[in-house]
Amino acid sequence: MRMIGEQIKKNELRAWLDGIAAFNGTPGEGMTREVYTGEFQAARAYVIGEMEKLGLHVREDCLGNIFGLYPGTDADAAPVWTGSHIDTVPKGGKYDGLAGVFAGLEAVAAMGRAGVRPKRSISVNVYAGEEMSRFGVCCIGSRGLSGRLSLADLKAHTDPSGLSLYDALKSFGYGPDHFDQDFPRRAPVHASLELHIEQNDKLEKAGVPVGIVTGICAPTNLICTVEGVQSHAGGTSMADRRDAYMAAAEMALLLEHLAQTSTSDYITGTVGELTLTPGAANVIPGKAVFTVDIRSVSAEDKDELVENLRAGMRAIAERRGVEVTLTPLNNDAPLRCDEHLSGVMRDQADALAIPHMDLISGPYHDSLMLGDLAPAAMIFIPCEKGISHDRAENIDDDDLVKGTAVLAETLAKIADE
Ligand code: HGY
Ligand code: MN
Ligand code: MN
Ligand code: MN
Repeated sequence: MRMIGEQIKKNELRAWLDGIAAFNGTPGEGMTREVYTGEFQAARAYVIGEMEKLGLHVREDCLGNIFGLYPGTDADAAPVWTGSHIDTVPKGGKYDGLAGVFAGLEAVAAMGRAGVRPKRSISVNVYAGEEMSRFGVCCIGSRGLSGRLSLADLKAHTDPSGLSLYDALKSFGYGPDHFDQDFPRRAPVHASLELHIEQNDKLEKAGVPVGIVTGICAPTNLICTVEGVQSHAGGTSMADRRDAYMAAAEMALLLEHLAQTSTSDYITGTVGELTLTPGAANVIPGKAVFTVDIRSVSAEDKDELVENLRAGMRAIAERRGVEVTLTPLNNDAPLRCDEHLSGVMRDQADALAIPHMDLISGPYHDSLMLGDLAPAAMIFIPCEKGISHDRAENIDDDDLVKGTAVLAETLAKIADE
């Protein structure tokens, strides 16, 4: 009898990926589908329609998470979860998150076609708001499911227009007032598996179609505010300046130096946003505000870097006669993926004669939160030149078929445990 993994339909996967791409706020300029926007809602309706065509039992919760259930033979057994996200960064790509949603759908569709009905139900999920770009907090849906989000958080996080997460939910008819009752907080889940594009080029460089993720880095995000003295660009001598931007620039270079010289297996430091006040060519900035994004698979290494950064920033501020404050926004714990699940994935890849390699995920994923609920593991597929969060994001459909095959076989095995 052919394995389920040998019955994955490439054209189905491609049709879904192209179908959902129609729901885009910036056609022709990359994919923009930020959480709780009109295009996000239209894309959710599309996915729900496709789930219903497959005969899945569809449920939603008050954060906009979608659960497409492929029933098992034992309705009382804790289900196995798979899926990912459909929201994007502004002007991003077509595959970040989406590959995992449709791989999950095709995995259960292949089981249905083969008449395979495991003991445990399999839920193909769409987690709302994985990207932090709109509300400054990542993994809204999966964070809620893992119990790490409160009603107060919904009211505290706002988008650039000042709209709170809470009001955005209400504007789309969700019921944040039922937040505490509505959705299966810490619902019983047997295991969580997510397929995702690598968003780096290690698999492509190695010529390997499937990655088994051993650890997921988590973000530590802070806001750094530097206050100096605003003054005339021509009238103020170099010796008399208390230039907020130059101090900020030195602090940013310190962040880069600390990340480059760290002994961590994997750590990054990024300044992604910078605002200068007043922001005029002939005025020395009196204020500079910039974001700090630190990722590592080790919480200790992240904490050590933040400590050294704080001390270094204080020394720079003292020497330059400016004030500095470093305000923490979030500090998520990294996740070591479950070794049993990863072992089953490696065995299924071998049984399918699909080459695979282990690697760490620099980007965070919904699985980072789902690891609170159940043992969690991830499968990566290559993306062209490692490009992601950009319109050039691209995959080879044959790699997606291979990754989906490993996912399908692993889901079937784990759901029969
Ligand atoms: O890690 C990231 O920023 C990604 O978008 N999940
Ligand atoms: Mn992303
Ligand atoms: Mn993603
Ligand atoms: Mn993700």
